[in-house]
Amino acid sequence: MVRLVTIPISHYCEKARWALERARIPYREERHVQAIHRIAARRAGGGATVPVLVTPDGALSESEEIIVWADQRTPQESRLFPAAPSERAEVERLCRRFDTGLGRTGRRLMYIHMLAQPKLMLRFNNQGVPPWEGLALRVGWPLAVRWARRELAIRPGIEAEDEAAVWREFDFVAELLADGRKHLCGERFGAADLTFAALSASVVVPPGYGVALPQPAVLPAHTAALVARAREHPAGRYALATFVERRRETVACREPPGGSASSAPDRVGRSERASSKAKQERDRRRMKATELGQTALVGWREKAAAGVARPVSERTGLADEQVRALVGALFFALALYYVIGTLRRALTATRA
Ligand SMILES: N[C@@H](CCC(=O)N[C@@H](CS)C(=O)NCC(=O)O)C(=O)O
Repeated sequence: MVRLVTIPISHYCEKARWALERARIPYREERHVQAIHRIAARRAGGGATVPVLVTPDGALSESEEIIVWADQRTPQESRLFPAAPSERAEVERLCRRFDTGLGRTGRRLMYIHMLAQPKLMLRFNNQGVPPWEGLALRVGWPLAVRWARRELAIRPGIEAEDEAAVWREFDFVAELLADGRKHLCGERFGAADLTFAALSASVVVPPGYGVALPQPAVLPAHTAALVARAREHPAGRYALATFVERRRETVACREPPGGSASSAPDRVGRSERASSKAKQERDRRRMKATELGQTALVGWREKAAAGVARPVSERTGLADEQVRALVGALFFALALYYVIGTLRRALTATRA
């Protein structure tokens, strides 16, 4: 099985997870905290950054390379990169634009917000990392903050510049979509859409992300306001919808009967379109249920759920947030059982 070295909350790592899961390529994720990730990345054959995918053919240390690798193992009609060179060049141009622009500015902006919230940051940052790494980050927090500020070149005033850059990129995406096209490069979902949705997650914090992200209800007011602005923006709405509709999508692993090279949307019939609509509706409802389940997770319950989410998810194939929702539902049921039991005992006592 291939190995994916990650920082769990990293949006470049989310790109890789998304592409691998979409192509139904089994992988083992090895999660690390910031700074220690460099040792893991180098030992895996990569450089200083994650994701690194360790494959039988060698290590891939750029998220785009990982998407391409996964795509090469996907039937032609479901690929994220079009076959025609000019169309492919356009998709690649957008992917690189988001990788080098939005990916970096959005990340630094959210780090500036979250570094001021150590408890919240650590709770979400350390999901599924080795316990000693989580502890090291907690104990060495002041040092880690200094390291992060230096690495990310955080200086006074940069927050406003980053936020302006994020909105410029959102406006650019909204303009592309303004002509009514379904996706960034036309009618077909592709690598540019996946890349934009994954990288905008730093400000949109979609609930369907590969690991749980802090939702507005638990964020400080000015960060929640930033997320609200991002979600209300047409590009943010597009990113959120892409997560709902596409993040759990898997593509067929075999060539379709007839094996035509034309694109899937061109060939889907009315009944397939209807079943895809029904699937989207099911996905949307599942996401709502998942969010609801997780609302019971506060304080030590949140920590307990975070501790079991990864091992259970690896054994059962459920997503992390689904496991967390189940744990939340269990805590809720136990609390209900306790309250009903107490009420019954009180009633019996008053009758006696
Ligand atoms: N161009 C790279 C960028 C990856 C990247 O910046 N990863 C971040 C995680 S979000 C990282 O490893 N940062 C830590 C560091 O640079 O030491 C890619 O697309 O894979």
